[in-house]
This record gives sequence, structure tokens and C-alpha cells, in this order.
Amino acid sequence: MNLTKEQMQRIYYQMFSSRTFEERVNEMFMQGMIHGTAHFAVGEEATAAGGINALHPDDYIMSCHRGHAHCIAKGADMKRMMCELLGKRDGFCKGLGGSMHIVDISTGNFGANGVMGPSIPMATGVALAIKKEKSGKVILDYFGDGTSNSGLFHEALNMAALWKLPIVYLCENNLYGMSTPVSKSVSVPDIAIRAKAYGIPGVIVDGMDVLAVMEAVGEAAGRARRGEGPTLIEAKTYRYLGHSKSDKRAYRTREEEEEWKKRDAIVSFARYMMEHGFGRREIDEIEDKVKRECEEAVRYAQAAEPLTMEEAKELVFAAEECK
Ligand SMILES: Cc1ncc(C[n+]2csc(CCOP(=O)(O)OP(=O)(O)O)c2C)c(N)n1
Ligand SMILES: [Mg+2]
Repeated sequence: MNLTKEQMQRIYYQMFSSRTFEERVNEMFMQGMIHGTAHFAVGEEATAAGGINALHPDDYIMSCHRGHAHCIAKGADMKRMMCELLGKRDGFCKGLGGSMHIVDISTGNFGANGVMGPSIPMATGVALAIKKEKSGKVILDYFGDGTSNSGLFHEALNMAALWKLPIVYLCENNLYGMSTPVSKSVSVPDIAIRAKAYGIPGVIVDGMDVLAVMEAVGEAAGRARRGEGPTLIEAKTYRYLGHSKSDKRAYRTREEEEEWKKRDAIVSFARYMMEHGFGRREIDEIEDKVKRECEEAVRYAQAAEPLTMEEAKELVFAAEECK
């Protein structure tokens, strides 16, 4: 795959932004600055950046509960993401949704979802709308291995295959659904095999290799755009941190974690960039820019206004008597 210098810079910037943002947010949780919960995609940055860089800018994505990396790769403003996490008015949902509900229509991101499964038929519905409007767009739908056991996954794939909808299903198989290993919840060795039941291509890709993901999604998106229907891509990846905030990771070993970290997607892509014309200094400059922007986002969000109780009530309750 031949990438331009700008493409390489963009991909590195996105992956490093996601890692930096989430590590900072994790710290802020520990310091009691953020409440509620969040699911981090630290380790999984290549599936977000690889998938989204294979799309056209006006294509759509649907995300899931582990969605920060998807938002960032689709172009979301880190300041507004941080505001959402801190419950501020400038957040994508005015601070009422938090980590699991960031929606950014301006970048074609139909958003995250805290409930496992329903985002798959919702994304399939977007694909049906695209087909009816004949806009030539594609939607890329992200979900996890555990979510692929939901009946909704099977119903949606059947419909999308039948109607040849312009959708790419990207299953981020990070080996666990909460504490349950995939081998104890999925009846087949590879989730991509399930595509056979619906007569669509099922592709396995190394989710730690951003270029491999980009290539697989590019091919599937081209197929979808030509009216040939959906593809199911299974990206084998790994989340370095726990499932969410309170996970001590007792169901897996530290050795397993270290093995995956040796194949870190950001480190490998930096190496690739240096083999393709970049100096270490240029990469450091991208990292410095990201760190500055992340700190700026924290400062901005801390200083931003929260919603008043009156505004929150107005937005949350439809019935007058509840306000
Ligand atoms: C319908 C529903 N059932 C259960 C949950 C609780 N839950 C949240 S995340 C999760 C596991 C999801 O696993 P997977 O799809 O593999 O995604 P990952 O968290 O590994 O990225 C579960 C069971 C939920 N949010 N919604
Ligand atoms: Mg999982």
C-alpha cells in the first residue's frame, strides 16, 4: 500500500491522539475529576485509524461503547470530547451523555452506544437510507466480539446481505467480552466464519497493523459502493487496559498482555514511517503537538460552563410534570 506523507502523518496523529487522550482521561478518573465510567481502546488504535482512513471523508461510521478512538479518527474535536466527559455544555451531547454516547454528526459519526447489539441494526438502517438516497456513501460499523453473539447481529447481517446494503461490519475481536474469553462465548474459531451463513465475504485481519486494516476496509468499502453488498471483517486486536474503570484483569495474565504490547500498532507504524522517509524528529513533533492539544482540551473543558439544572431538566424530560 502506497501512502502519501500526509496520509502517514494523519494516521500517526490520530492513533497517538487517541492513546494520549485516553491515558489522560484514565488519570483524570483516578484523580476523581471525571465520574461515571469509560471503556478505553488503548491498544486498539489501529482498527479505528485503519478503518476510517480507508473511507471517503463524507462516509459514515457507527461506533460502540469503546468509541473514543473512532471519534478521534473521524475528526472529532478533542476539546468537545473532554467537555462531554466533564459534563460541560460544549460537549457533543451537552455533557449529558458522557463517554458512551458521543455523537458527532458533523464528521459523519452516528455515535457510540452503551447497549450491546442495537447499533448493528441501526447502522444497517443507515445503509438502507444510503441505498435509497443513492448517495454512493458507505457506513462502517464497529462492534466487539461479544456483541457478535447478539441476535441483532445475525438479523442485521441477513438483511444487509439480502438487500446488498453499502455497509462494512468491523468486529474488533479483542479476545474478551468483559471477563469472558472469546473461546467461551463464540462457537466458531473465527468470527469472520459467521459471514458464510449470510453469503457475504468474511475477512480476518491483523488488528494491530493499521495498514492491513486499511486495505481490508478499503476493499470492502469499494465492494459496498459498487452495490455488491456488505462484508464482515474481523480484526484481531487487544485492549491493554481493563474492560472499564473497575476491572482488575484477573481473567488474563500479565504475560499475555506483554506479548500483545510487543506488537503495538503505534510503535510499528512509527517504524514504518521511518522506513518511508520520516525522521524520528518529525514523529516527535507530531507527538508534541498531540500532547499540547490534549492538555489544551483538558484546560478548556475544566474552564467550560456546565449545564444549569434547569437546562438539563429541559433536555432530559419531555413531560412537563417531570421537569
Ligand atoms: C444488551 C447489553 N448486555 C450487556 C451489557 C453489558 N456489557 C457492556 S460491554 C459488554 C461486553 C462487550 O464485549 P465486546 O462486544 O467484546 O466489546 P469490548 O468491550 O470487548 O470492546 C457487556 C456485556 C450491555 N451494555 N448491553
Ligand atoms: Mg471484546
